[in-house]
Amino acid sequence: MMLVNIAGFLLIAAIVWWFWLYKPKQAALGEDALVIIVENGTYQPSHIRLSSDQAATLTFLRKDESPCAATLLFPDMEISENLPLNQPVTIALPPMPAGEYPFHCQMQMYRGQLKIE
Ligand SMILES: [Cu+2]
Repeated sequence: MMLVNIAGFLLIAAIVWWFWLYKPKQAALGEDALVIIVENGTYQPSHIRLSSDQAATLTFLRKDESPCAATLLFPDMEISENLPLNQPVTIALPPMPAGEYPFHCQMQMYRGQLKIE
């Protein structure tokens, strides 16, 4: 009986962790301006949730010296930006319909995704 209780408790703990506590490098655009750090081969955060049909601005801060990281592309929006080292760059996104839109560096080593919902 005790064992069943423990197993049940562990299961609940796992469910709570999975659904509420575990957030894989994801962020939503809140009140504060969202800053995405470009460093060590990743965008941090790399998955960004936005509301559909609402313009948004994202700020990118590149800390990676590799020249490839300097180019930021949003292929679906035909946005191509140059990110100078250690200087925040603000990107204005037009209102977009719901969907998933990738963004990446020149050679797609850095990858991220906008999730519009
Ligand atoms: Cu690259």
